[in-house]
Amino acid sequence: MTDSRKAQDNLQLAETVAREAGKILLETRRQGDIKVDSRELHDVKLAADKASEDLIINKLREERPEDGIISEECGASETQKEGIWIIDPLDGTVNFSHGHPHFCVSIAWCRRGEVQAGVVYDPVREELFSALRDGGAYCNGEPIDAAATNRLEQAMLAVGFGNLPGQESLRQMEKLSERVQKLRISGSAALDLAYVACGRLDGYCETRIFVWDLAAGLLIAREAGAIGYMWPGGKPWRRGCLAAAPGLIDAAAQVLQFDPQQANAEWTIN
Ligand code: LIP
Repeated sequence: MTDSRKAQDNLQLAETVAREAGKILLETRRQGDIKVDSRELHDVKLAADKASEDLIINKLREERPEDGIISEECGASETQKEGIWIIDPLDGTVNFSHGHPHFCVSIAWCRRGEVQAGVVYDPVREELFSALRDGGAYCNGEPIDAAATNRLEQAMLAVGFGNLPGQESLRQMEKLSERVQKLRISGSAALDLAYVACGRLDGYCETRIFVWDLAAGLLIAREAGAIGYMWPGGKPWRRGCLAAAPGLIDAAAQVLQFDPQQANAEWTIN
């Protein structure tokens, strides 16, 4: 099987599995069955995370036993393998726990260190964002493109804060907020990147985010024509990320005092 055929097959598998996981999340939400497994400062772990992840991983292990897995809840296994799935079974967990309908399933397939296929599925809006490397980006099968916005003062950017934002993050956001039209905080990095891909947002940045939040969305944004950077986040699996419409990326990077040369992070633990 050719590499591109394998990526196409894995994209289809990711789409199927993401939809099935989305059904579980919607059913859990419909029943109001939001069981909290644990709480941390500014974060929460839900039974729904685990239920979604169990379905995804069981299906992937059944269909792709030859691949490794990196997932938010169960961690990493067999990451020395050529093909690796990078999974966030519920991105927007705190939103979900409050009944706030902005969350998604994010599944990416990576081969030899490069993400080749990515899916971000929003079960509430029934929007499936997808991309193959060098194959363009789509929402429900329709091509999508990053925004044409090329002036920061006309740009609406999403930012993310994990736990308590560091002073550095706050200083960066303060500078950004003085220059852009509006900042937004949505609580889902994967959906932020999908929205950059379809032009609903002009950019997204977050300095302490995990690889599973980014893997699928960053491919989709890049394939839609956005410019996306990822850099080491100083802790295992943590990254910094800036993605924006091509006409904005340099100005946004300058405001954030970010040097694209630093964007040398990979889909590995560090
Ligand atoms: C979330 C990210 C979001 C970040 C939150 C959280 P989760 O992922 O998508 O951008 O600001 O702190 O990390 O935990 O919902 O999968």
